[in-house]
Amino acid sequence: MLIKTTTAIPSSEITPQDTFLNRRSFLTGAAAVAGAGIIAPQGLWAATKLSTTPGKFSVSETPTPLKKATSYNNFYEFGTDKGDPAANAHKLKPRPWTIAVEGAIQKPLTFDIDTVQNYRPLEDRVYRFRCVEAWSMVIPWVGYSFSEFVKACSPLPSAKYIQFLSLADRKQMDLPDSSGINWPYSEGLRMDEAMHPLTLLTFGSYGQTLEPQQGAPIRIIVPWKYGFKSAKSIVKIRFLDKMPRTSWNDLAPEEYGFYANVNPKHSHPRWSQASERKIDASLFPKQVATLPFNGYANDVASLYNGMNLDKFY
Ligand SMILES: Nc1nc2c(c(=O)[nH]1)N[C@H]1C(S)=C(S)[C@@H](COP(=O)(O)O)O[C@H]1N2
Ligand SMILES: [Mo]
Repeated sequence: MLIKTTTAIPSSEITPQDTFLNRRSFLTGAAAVAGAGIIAPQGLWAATKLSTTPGKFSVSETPTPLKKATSYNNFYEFGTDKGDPAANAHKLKPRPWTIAVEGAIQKPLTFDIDTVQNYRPLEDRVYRFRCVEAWSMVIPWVGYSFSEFVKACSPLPSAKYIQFLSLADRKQMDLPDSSGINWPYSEGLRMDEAMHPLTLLTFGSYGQTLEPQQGAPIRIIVPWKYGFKSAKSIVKIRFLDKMPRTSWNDLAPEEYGFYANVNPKHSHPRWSQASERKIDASLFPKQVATLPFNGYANDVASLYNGMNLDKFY
């Protein structure tokens, strides 16, 4: 099914998903895509190829087609329906972009996105991705361990938590009040969760830069937690001594906890978390059992030793 090369076809005639499916290298074990070139214009932002190496944390499942991963999204800044981000996020401008770092560090820092993106070799990592709404995908993300970035910021010992804040700019986003979210979108991790090698500072997927609706140009991915922990289009990172406020917990604390570890045994008050609708290439998605910590229990369960995960959901 995977054809090795499409170089005979002009890039203007192929979509990013075609490019990925036809030329994708890490699935076939071929050499990583070299250099960066424009793949296809999409509104103001054109996805570019990323030079990557195969990451060591990938699952062997077949990725969800890019087309589905970029047309069924949660990004409430652009509307609350699953199709809204794909329809509206072209207004987002991923360059120029800066990331401010503040709080418990020696002095506040501001990084240009390209400095952050080029700081470490970019890895392909195929991760399971589980939304709290009981659907899931398998996504080949591109990034490097967030811990590398944290170390570069030299946080003070008092830093126990990290907060991620997304862009909230009415010139580029709708920011609907109807969503109930108090902008900017805020998420957070405990420091040991943030430092875990699975936590990915993410710049791309499917071998190319993130599409705007996926949270371009930079997001966080925490594969053992529900998708809402993975803040998109991050502009600020704060090191804190206390647990930060987080958007979904603000909105409905009984439904969405700070930890949000994927837990088939802890039901959402309005639906079960025991199974998930796996969005893959098939027309009729399968219902599959949800795994504790989304299948990453061997890697991360020890972070929560002694904690009652029914209480700290
Ligand atoms: N800034 C921001 N980040 C966000 C969201 C959002 O609405 N705004 N939604 C979250 C939720 S609920 C999920 S499931 C994932 C969806 O990521 P995807 O659209 O790439 O699948 O993004 C998360 N990050
Ligand atoms: Mo979600």
